[in-house]
Amino acid sequence: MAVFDTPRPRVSRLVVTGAAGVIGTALRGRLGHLAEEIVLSDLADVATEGAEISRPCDLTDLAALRALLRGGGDVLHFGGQSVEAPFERILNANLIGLYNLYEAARLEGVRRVLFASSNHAIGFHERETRLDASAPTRPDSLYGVSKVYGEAMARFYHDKFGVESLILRIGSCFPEPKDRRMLATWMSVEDMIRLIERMVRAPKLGCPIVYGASANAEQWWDNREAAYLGWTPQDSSERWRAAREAEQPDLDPDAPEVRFQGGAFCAMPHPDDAGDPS
Ligand code: NAI
Ligand code: 15L
Repeated sequence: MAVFDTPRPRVSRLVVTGAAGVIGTALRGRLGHLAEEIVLSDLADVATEGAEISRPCDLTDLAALRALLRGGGDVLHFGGQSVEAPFERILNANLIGLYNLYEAARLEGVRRVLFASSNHAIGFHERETRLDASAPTRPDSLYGVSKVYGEAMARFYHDKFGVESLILRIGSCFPEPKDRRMLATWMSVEDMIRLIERMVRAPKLGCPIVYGASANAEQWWDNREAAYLGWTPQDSSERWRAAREAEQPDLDPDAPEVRFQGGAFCAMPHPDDAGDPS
């Protein structure tokens, strides 16, 4: 029987963390068909649309996260430190915060989590290497290391406690690709929503790793191991190719930011040396 022969009914609750961020903002008002109640959460109150409600919560506060997740349902976890930063910031938002998220999910009966991992968990693979879900991690930053930790946490809570997760190694989810690298890594918001729909409705999710890129002409990643989800990205970065290539005509193929999948993150200094890159 195909996995979607018996789709899951609308879930009771869908909690979105990081709701004030780039992706959370783009999802605003667009998930109402998936759940009875949409709960948007970030450090401060966020504007809501329709039946959405706002519930601020700091990821470093386990008791507050337990209160946020009380009632179960599914979680789209987009909250946290989203670029390279001094270790202290990574520690709080992405290491302690991620532990708290999964521990609250376990204790409050959450069924499914979308964990927003990143291409920076595998950023030091060369661009010519086509990666699938079995590829070894090669983080390109302390931020990327925190995503590898998050992926391990997702798998541990699945294997031992039955909390299902979609581990989404997002490429670059923005309204449009900002540079030549993003012609390969770009993921449209519409393709993100299509994937969230498959995740919420799948009768069984398990704990797949999915690379988050649209159907771009240039492809670095292979999602065949998660084909059972039936997610088929439909957008493409090609319409921006001419503009992005004109802006960056002469890239050195041996420069680390061009050679490796993680781009500029591969060439950043240690974030605890002088200065704060974020
Ligand atoms: P963003 O930085 O725009 O949003 C992150 C949100 O998390 C912010 O609104 C921030 O206030 C919130 N946050 C930070 N620390 C928090 C804490 N301690 N408690 C509660 N909330 C906290 O990031 P964006 O671009 O929306 O990305 C969302 C997620 O997806 C992040 O986890 C990021 O690492 C991941 N991702 C995003 C990509 C993209 O292209 N946008 C690519 C790869 C991964
Ligand atoms: C990420 O993980 C970041 O959250 C996002 O801001 C982009 O830098 C993206 O990766 C990317 O690699 O383009």
